[in-house]
Amino acid sequence: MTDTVTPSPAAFGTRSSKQLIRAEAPVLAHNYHPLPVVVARAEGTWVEDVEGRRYLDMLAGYSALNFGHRHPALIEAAHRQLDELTLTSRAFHHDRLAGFAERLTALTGLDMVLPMNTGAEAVESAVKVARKWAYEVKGVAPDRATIVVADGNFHGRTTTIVSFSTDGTARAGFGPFTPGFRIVPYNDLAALESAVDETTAAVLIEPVQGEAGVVIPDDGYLTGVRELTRRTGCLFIADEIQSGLGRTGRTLAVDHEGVVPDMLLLGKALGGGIVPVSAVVARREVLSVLGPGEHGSTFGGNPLAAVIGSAVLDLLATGEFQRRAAELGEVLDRGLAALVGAGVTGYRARGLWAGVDIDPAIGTGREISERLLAEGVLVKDTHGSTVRLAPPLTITEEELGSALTALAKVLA
Ligand code: IF1
Repeated sequence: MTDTVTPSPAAFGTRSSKQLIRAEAPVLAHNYHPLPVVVARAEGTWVEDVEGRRYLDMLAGYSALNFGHRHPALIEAAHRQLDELTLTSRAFHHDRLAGFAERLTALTGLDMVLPMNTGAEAVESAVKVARKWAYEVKGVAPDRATIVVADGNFHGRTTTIVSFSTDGTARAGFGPFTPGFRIVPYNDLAALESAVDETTAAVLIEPVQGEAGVVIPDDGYLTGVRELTRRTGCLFIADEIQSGLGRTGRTLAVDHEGVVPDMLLLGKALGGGIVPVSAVVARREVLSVLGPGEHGSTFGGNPLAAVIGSAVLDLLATGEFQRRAAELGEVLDRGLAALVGAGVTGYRARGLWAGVDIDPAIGTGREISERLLAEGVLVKDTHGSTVRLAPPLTITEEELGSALTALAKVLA
């Protein structure tokens, strides 16, 4: 290792946004194209850049910051646990995991929990468990299990998950791919019926497709998936990593149809925007296929994650955030409806979550995001000319109003 001279900590501490962006270029993989803003502090709905400029955060970490930046109850729970115990690995028990798992089963109406860290790990775990369930419970021939997914899906970035992605950018260059997946159009029960057969372990879908641009299925679709999977004896896996935990105005997006899946995948906001926390929550018959040593994770279910996750679930138990998302979702819906024909060609919204299609003649999603940045509002474009809006559920009506005013301004 060459003894390179590293800049003094002071040098790190005093660089401007421009200097920090420039400093990243040679040493940071370019797997993102961030907007030209360098955040240094944040609280609630607001973030502040290195120079002290403030912005409304309308992305909220892709829905990982449902409770706002540094929610006091979550930060307090984290601080307390930092002074007690942060990690044991699952080689030993610790005093915070039972409480976390009990809260998850109470919230979801399912029986058992597999605690993981990132969303992709929860999805990968669900794929493994569904396959093992297919062999041991359903009786599918070894290595013949199939899983049906939807066109336009986004479930994470691992090699197996991108194996069933329909997004060329997410797949190119990462082969060879994992077999055993069938892709059908989203929101199409007939297509789903034709793809399910005796080899099918599960149907894996997002109850609302996030990356696809907040695509909301027809009423009855989730009920249809639930009925079809029950009738054909395969598992309904709902990926609520982005749609769950209050975002759509209910605790879970499947609650809009009163549907209970066989496996529920949670992540993002479960970690309160502090640490990665994800979980697979499922019926006992399903998660019971895992025996000691058959699956695991160094950090899965660690004390700090369990305490923060528990504090998140205590926040959700009040129903306050779900109500706010539903009520302010009405304000968002009305605000966007007023922009249709004035730069917005269409939108999809449920709770405090919207995919807004911008008239390409006015600009690309990226260009609109850059104009909103100049207006002090942070959003992220998704494919083409769609901008997603997913503010913290703590946003006030005034803050939401000013974000909508800024959007109208940049579209004019
Ligand atoms: C990126 C997208 C959103 C997810 C659903 C699993 C995962 C995600 C429904 C995996 C993650 C993140 C990943 C992040 C950007 C963001 C994203 F644009 F990539 F697609 F939100 F829409 N299931 N979504 O949305 O969870 O492993 O990331 O914890 O990869 O750029 P993860």
